[in-house]
Amino acid sequence: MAKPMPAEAAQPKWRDLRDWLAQIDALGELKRVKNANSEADIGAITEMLDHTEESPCVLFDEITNFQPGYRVLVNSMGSRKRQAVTLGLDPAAASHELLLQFWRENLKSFTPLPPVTVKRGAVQENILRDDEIDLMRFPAPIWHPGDGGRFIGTASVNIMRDPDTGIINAGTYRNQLFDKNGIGIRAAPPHHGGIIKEKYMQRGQPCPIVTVVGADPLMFLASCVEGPIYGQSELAWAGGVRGAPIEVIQGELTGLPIPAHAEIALEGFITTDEYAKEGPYGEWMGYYQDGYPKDRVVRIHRVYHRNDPILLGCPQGKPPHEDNRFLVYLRAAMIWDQLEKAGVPGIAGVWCPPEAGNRLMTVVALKTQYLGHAKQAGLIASQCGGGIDMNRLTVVVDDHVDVTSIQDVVWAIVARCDPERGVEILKETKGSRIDMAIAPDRRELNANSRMIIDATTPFAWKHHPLAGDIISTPERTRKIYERWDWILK
Ligand SMILES: Cc1cc2nc3c(=O)[nH]c(=O)nc-3n(C[C@H](O)[C@H](O)[C@H](O)COP(=O)(O)O)c2cc1C
Ligand SMILES: [Mn+2]
Repeated sequence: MAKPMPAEAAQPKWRDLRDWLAQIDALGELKRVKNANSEADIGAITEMLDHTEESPCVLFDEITNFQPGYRVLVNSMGSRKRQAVTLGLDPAAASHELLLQFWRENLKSFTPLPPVTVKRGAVQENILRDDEIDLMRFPAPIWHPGDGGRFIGTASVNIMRDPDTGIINAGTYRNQLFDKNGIGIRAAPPHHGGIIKEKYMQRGQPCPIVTVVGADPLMFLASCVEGPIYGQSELAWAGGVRGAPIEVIQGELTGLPIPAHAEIALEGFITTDEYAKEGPYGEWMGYYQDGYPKDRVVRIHRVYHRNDPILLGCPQGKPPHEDNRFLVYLRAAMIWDQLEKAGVPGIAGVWCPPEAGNRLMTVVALKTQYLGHAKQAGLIASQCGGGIDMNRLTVVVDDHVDVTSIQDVVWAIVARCDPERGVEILKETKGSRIDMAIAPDRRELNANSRMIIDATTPFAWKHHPLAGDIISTPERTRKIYERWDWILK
């Protein structure tokens, strides 16, 4: 991606996760649940929250068989209001338009702010060293029934240092809990954490790492957003978004920066010679992924945590899941930006439906101005940098269609697309090894095909008397709701 946001628009008015939670509670979007178990209940409840629009975030306490106070928070940014709080925007004004505008501005101008090192932080309230460590005390859930074990890191921030440049990277990669001081790290090879890990392994050296499993939502967002290029530090990115540097302490063993007010941070080394079976895990396309028969174990030698620590969770699963609901804004902003830069006029909206896991489907709304305009927009949206990864379907609709409504988009497709004229298939496009629609023996090719659906009114007869006037104009719909929506409440 590029570079994010104007500081004045984005100054989170909270200091740490607890402050953030207090604000969310005041908005009425926090539910507390007691006596759920971590083997099945927390995962099941999270799946239900993920599949429900604007559902609350849930803080689990008194988890069965775990010490009261050892808590798990899920669905932190599943609603627009909670995203607004995270980004320092007014939650009362939270809307699709506000969030999209925020990210579009962010792509245009952004100044990162490097972190500052402080002497002490709340994360040091408890420091456990070597034999004192027992990660099994943290209620890491089994998120999906077929998972290969508990995953302590799902909204994790894995902090590593490039051994050549010293640059610090932070990335979200799943971390299975293997034993009392051993976790996994499943960083895909092209991801920055995967590159750094490999550099150490090539040298035969253990790779120093800090895995924050109780980050605040902004740090989590910085760590999983597909924006900062290799060499841009996500910690500085998060500071830039905050408009104030992130405070960090130095890890005792590795010297790596640890967000000073985090809930839980684990410090250790990715080993060169110790392996464990990783996965399976319920992944983002909604299917189990086998994982690694042999994955390197991360040995943890220091645990830092606050009193009554909160584990932050964001499991993957059948879409939509929580991260789809916030990452969509950046993806849509990037595609919109790139369409404009490629010279496509008349764009009225861009959306990557969370229902399709963001990546798999792009919708572009257009006020068509010439023959071929919709095809141009569809082809570029399907192939531009912001839209190319794991995409399968791009739909171009008229500007009166609400791109965020699957109901509207399906209607546009069936009402306006005559397949013989309106469907293009692109073959041998950029794919992925984990594409569930590709035959297993072809997945290593990293190739797929794409469909582009032109669901706009054909420009050639757009003004013909039989082109059809829409019944539910946005204006009419707005008026109906303004007058009558109390009946729905
Ligand atoms: C909830 C969530 C879980 C993720 N899990 C993984 C993972 O297990 N492995 C991986 O390589 N990327 C995973 N990602 C994607 C990366 O976090 C994302 O590509 C990020 O930009 C990587 O940072 P990097 O570019 O510094 O490596 C996940 C993203 C999210 C939102
Ligand atoms: Mn990175």
